[in-house]
Amino acid sequence: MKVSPVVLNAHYKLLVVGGGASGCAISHHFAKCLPKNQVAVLDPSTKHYYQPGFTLVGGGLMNFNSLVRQERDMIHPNSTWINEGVQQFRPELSKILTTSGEEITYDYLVIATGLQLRYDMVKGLPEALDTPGVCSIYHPKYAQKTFKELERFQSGNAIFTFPNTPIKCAGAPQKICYIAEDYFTKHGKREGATVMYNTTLGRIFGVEKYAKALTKIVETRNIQLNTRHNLVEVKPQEREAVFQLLDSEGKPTDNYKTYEYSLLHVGPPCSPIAPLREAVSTGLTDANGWVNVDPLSLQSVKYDNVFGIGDCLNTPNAKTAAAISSQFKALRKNLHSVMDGKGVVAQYDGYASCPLVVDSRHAILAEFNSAGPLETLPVDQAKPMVISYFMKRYLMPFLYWNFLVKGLWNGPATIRKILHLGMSK
Ligand code: UQ1
Repeated sequence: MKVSPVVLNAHYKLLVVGGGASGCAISHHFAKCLPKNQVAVLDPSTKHYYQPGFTLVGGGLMNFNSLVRQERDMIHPNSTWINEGVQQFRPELSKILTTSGEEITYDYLVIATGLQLRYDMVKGLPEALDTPGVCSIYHPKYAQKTFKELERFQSGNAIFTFPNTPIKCAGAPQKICYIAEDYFTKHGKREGATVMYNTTLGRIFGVEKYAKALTKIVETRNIQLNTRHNLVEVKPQEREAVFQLLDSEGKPTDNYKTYEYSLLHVGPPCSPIAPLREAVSTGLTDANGWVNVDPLSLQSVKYDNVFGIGDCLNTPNAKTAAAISSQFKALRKNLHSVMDGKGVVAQYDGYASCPLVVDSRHAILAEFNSAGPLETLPVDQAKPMVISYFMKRYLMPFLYWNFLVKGLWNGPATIRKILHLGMSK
């Protein structure tokens, strides 16, 4: 791999903005198909994290260091890694401006920036994260702090929040709640604990089948489910969390409720990165800054030479690594076809998956698209199972590092068809 420190007016056939799971998958694939040095990956970070493992780190079930690789080792040797961020998208000129002010032009652009954690959208939260009791598995630093807080917790309210924005892995805020509740039980701290899941949504999960199973878990384990609660302020001095109550449609009301906390785990608000939010007038992004693509082809609705993949999109699927694997399959075919001067040919099926860890040995392996469940195993995956937990803990990291980021994993659709003997959707 060529590491490019200064990129004076560089041009690439394919520019991939973002070197996370999606950016690695797509750039690896095309680095192998196109002549050397025609693919560049722009990413400001020097570290690459296996983010699906953060919840397990927060629960003391996985070692943090095992989730970290150097970004330079993640880029294919035929590609150029530009270790910078993007400052501005100029899709009408097929170019971007990097954070250091260099221009890079491209024939084809894939936007794979992921999303930005916006702790700053909750008053007092950025400072509160460094005070006792407050944590968040979404952030590498605070994921490690989360387990320390579980160990430190003695009694009182343990509050787990879900934000009022799109969020990656929407199951994670409740996974860590279940893992914590299980930890308190096993360490004799459950009696003095009030465990609450405070969500902005009207129900625990979007897909009915899994919502039912999760509601049962919440009820049997005496976890308070507080719907339509939006965390708006944290007061670390008083150890108080302030929630604005939302109406049944999710609109803000004038009512607020304040809870004292011993432990506060925050599912952060999220947004697109600033250069995407600033690109609304170009038509590259929708009104909120999410990349505006056709949800089936993943091609920009305005620019034929631009595609998007992963958490930065405005598509209606859940934002997960599993979704990326299925998006990758469609995007790769469509980009090849467009490079060949033809139109798009493949469609993303909307698949996403979320292994909902419910204790230190069991998970509900939710797999679905907007039409409902799309399960791989020929058993009822709404049931908490040991095999689902072990898939989450051992199989998924293996698939991620050896296949997904190398552009070799197309999601489980083929396995699903085989296991269901051709009878599956
Ligand atoms: C998946 O493909 C994937 O990406 C590698 C994950 O992220 C880490 C997942 O959590 C899941 C569940 C899948 C889906 C794969 C199977 C075999 C069900």
